[in-house]
Amino acid sequence: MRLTGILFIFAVFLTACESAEKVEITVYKSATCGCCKKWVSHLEENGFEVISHDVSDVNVIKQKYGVRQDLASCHTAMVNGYVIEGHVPASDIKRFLSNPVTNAIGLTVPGMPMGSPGMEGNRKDDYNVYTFTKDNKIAVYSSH
Ligand SMILES: [Cu+2]
Repeated sequence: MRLTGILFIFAVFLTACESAEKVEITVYKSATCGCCKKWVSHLEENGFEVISHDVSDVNVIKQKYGVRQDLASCHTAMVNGYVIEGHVPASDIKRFLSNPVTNAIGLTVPGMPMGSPGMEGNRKDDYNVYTFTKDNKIAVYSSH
């Protein structure tokens, strides 16, 4: 009886911690990028704690974190040591973080496809989210 009581309190405590704890993601973008701001809002709406940095040259960040030119988009983000490049949906980031791909640098949506989060408009194009790895392997992670 007493042990179940303690376990119950422990379970309640764990649940409370889990819901309060937001995943922190750091975003590097240029101050004038509107779609970057909209992507930040998309992350916040989906429970991420966003730390946003305006930088004068986003390419410096991309080079530093191993984002090749052909994989690049507007903004670059870091979460749990992984790179999130471009307009990656929050749902893909969450799925990736719960089960990261071996050797992955991170996820990318190259370019800025219309209809991706932060790029909403009057058109919605098909686009892929890719994983890219330290040994230069690029694979489709999800299609939207
Ligand atoms: Cu953009």
